[in-house]
Amino acid sequence: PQTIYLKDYRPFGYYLDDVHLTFRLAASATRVVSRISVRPNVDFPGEFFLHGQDVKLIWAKIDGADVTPVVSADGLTCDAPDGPFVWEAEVEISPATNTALEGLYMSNGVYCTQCEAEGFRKITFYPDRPDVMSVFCVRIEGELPVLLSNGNPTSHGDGWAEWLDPWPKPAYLFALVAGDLVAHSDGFTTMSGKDVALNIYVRPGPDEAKCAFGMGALKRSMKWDEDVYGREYDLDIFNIVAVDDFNMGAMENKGLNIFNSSCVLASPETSTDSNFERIEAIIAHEYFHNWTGNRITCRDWFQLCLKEGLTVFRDQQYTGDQGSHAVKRIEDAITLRSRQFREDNGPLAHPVRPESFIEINNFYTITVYEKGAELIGMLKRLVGDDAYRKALDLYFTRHDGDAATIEDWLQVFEDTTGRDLTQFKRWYSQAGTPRVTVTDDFKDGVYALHFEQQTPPTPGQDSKSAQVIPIAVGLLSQDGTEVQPTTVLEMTATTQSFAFNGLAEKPVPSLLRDFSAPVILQRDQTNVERAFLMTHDTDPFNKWDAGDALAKDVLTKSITENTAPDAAYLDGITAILRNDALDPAFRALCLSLPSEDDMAKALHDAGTVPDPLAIHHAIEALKLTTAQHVQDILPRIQADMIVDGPYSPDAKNAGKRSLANSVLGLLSRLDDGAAAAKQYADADNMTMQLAGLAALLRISKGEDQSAAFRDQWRADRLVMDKWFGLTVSLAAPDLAADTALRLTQEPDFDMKNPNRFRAVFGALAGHSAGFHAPSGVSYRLLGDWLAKLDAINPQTTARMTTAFETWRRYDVGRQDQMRDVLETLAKTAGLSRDTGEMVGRMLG
Ligand code: HT7
Ligand code: ZN
Repeated sequence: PQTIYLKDYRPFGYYLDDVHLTFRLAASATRVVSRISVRPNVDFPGEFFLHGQDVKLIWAKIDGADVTPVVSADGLTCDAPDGPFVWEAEVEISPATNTALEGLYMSNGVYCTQCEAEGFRKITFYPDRPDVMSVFCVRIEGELPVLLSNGNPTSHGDGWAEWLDPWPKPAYLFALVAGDLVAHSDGFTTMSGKDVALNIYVRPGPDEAKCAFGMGALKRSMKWDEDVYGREYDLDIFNIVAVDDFNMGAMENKGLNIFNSSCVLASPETSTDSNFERIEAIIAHEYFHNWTGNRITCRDWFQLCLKEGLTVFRDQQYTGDQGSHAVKRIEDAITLRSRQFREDNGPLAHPVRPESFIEINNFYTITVYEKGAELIGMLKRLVGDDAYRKALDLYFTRHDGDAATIEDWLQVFEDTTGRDLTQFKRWYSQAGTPRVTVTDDFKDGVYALHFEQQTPPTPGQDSKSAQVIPIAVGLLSQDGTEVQPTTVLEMTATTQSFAFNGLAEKPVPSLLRDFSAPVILQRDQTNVERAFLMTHDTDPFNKWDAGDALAKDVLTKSITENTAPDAAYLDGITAILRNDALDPAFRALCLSLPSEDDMAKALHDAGTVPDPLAIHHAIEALKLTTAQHVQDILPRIQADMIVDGPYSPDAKNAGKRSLANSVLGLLSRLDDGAAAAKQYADADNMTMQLAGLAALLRISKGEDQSAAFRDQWRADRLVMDKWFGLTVSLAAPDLAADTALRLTQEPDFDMKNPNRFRAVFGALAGHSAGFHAPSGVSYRLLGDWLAKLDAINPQTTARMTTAFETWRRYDVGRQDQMRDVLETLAKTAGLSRDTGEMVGRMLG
């Protein structure tokens, strides 16, 4: 397979002035007729090459005369006139047999599309690259009640509809949906007084009752983007469609977002608080793409972080504004540190703006998205809020309608602030997580902090240069009062010191407040200091982080030295739990322990080969000890966290339920599951029902409740995904593989549905102690199923191979077994380019 390089970028040799598409829908033989006005790009002449994959060319014409292009496996070339001309073609495609869920496919009888990143080439021959933008006029013919495409509807009749999208767009934002659907409708008046019709389309039936929350989230997002970024919506209509079969979460097609049904449909009975929070964030994210992604798109796929990093940052800001900034920041940092740091420190490490790829779908990663968002956050912190807003205003005016680059993005910051961002740009090109080592000293009232940064080698990048690291710092006196409020130190050199004058005593530093940079801080810190920060730090992130570091230390010592938990941890947790002035959601986060995978990483980083089963037992033991230590206060907290009145997913009520359920997890270890069984039986919403069931399964009880749950929810596929996932995640480690295998034999298991496949096998991969069973049974089971899935759906398969990305962390026996599975996969006949690239990089 061919590797594509950023350095090889060249503009396309033609402009497309308008694109007319006619779809004659038929499940196994859809005809697509295209008529495109083409103009040579005199500055960059090139051959007339159109991408095309799995499309059958019926005929082609230039200026009305038949032509015979040269067709290959990835497209066609054709001799073209020197001046403007009209290209026309008819092709045939088969949506019904398209199981890759890319291009035009069918989900439960509904025609739908997924074109990002390179799916449009499976619909017709076209220059399928983001820098080729055009106005699209689409006619859909099919005997179906709902026929949708991008932009505004222009006319419709019996069995046909026409749509015009006036905003030039790249093909990856094209969408078509056709089927028996019903709309949940509403409206929004924009800041300039324009009325926009809003619809969420679902299949007729129970899903209709699950649209109200998503509609509210959409309206809140539209208002927020006006208020915070001054961005107004630009069409007469905004449609969302929920589909059951989807490779990712959702897609921001212009005016016609398509969502994985799990990311838009919600009801109190069937969705947890976390589901509601995620749905709100994804709806906001896709909506925000209208400006950061659609109006300003990417020049090429190497610039993916331009739209994704910025849009994630915007959705994070939005979620913080809806509830608690502190809780959101901690949640985001947990995700980044566990998943992005793992990627950054393994064989799949790549820069936020990669410089080469084989299959672009493999670069929709946590690095591009979440680390990409961290870079925006650092920029904002460095330039300040007002300058950030000015830079964004300039970005929107200067680049509206453009296919832009990271250089364009940084230039607006340089132009508005006068800063030189040459060094900052390294964050986009250097992979790996910087380690920042800190020491300090105190003399004559001067407190000095000494930092040293170093980024380990990553694939293809042996040595790294110093990066700009904003380190937010506060200082506390020995009695816990803040003597230096948060200030941002700008580290630019490999080693650098900063001094604070006029201090009466040596302070206690609170470093990297608010997780001000995506780095690993390395310092000698005692548990007494950690407990001190846990109690006194005014920065919520560092308050939580001190507890997390303490828990990691306790667990590490219990695993490596068999030591009992430090009283500092138990007392610290008790104080947090008791402190009613603290937000319940924050207290719940403090109560949660590092994940088993986080502990494996921590041990590996400390030079110990992790034993997943020992980690599992250590975490379970610490939960039991904690439960015993705080048992006196649990009933009071439970009582305080009861939420009266009808269910509402707002942050305040969700926070209370979160703490109540953390407490339930502890209680169930003491009362043999009595409280959990009662909660399960009494629950009137999914958050409480599922937490009751989970607490029981975690202590190897709840068989009856699990069966009852399955019977109750058999008809609801989204709830059944939870049941499949929970059943595997909470199986005893030695039963995880058997459980997953057994679930594949359930009548409701459908490997063609990515949500169901991920529910079972994503849960197996996430069950650290079960996945790493010493026999290797889980590795082989997952490997076998990935090989089967690859023939059906390469994208989802390739993403799920990341289960093996940490293989070098483990003992030789486990390494051999995982390597065997990867090698077997690599040798699979007909393996997709997607999976081949991932496996190759992991073995590399
Ligand atoms: N921009 C969207 C990415 C996406 C996607 C990428 C590859 C294959 C399938 C896909 N579905 C959606 C979603 C987003 O980030 O908003
Ligand atoms: Zn996105």
